Amino acid sequence: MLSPARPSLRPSRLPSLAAAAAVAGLAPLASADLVTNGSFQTGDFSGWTVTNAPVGSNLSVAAGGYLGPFAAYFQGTGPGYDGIAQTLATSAGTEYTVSFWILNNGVGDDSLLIDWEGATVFNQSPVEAPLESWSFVSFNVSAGLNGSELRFRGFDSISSFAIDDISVVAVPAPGAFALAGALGLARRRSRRRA
Ligand SMILES: [Ca+2]
Repeated sequence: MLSPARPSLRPSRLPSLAAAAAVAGLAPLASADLVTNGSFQTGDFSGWTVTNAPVGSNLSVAAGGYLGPFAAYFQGTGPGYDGIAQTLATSAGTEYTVSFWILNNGVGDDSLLIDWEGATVFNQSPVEAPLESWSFVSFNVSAGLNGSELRFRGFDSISSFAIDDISVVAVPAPGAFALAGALGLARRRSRRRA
């Protein structure tokens, strides 16, 4: 015997929940990206502070991006690192998701480090991303400061790796989920009574 079809979640609920959260004075459910020029759409390192390796530096914004026409290409000889950094408008005590896309060309003798507030929080030496295809990386960090510095450092003496679409967004506060859940429950109850 066939069971009755379960009612599906209606997409129209989502905007109303976001509106309710906004009315309640909570952060919007979709947080803003804090990174300036994270996809290098300007064709250069506008918004970033560049630090070149003292020897063997080779860092550029070049054609061949994941998002848009450009990406940042690390291809210095090492062992010194080229770096790009910017200070983000973070709030101390808030958790953030750092994400980016990486294209790895050539095997070995390369390294990618990511520093958050001066501490290395991501270390791939060698770079582990699959070869010749863009892959997505994300991880969470906590801000200890109002204004956290995010820095990507790298070299690749065999070939190159490219970084694109760097994004940092606040992880939604648990309260936002709790409110959304409570509103959903209230709506379900009101439907049941109707
Ligand atoms: Ca891009």
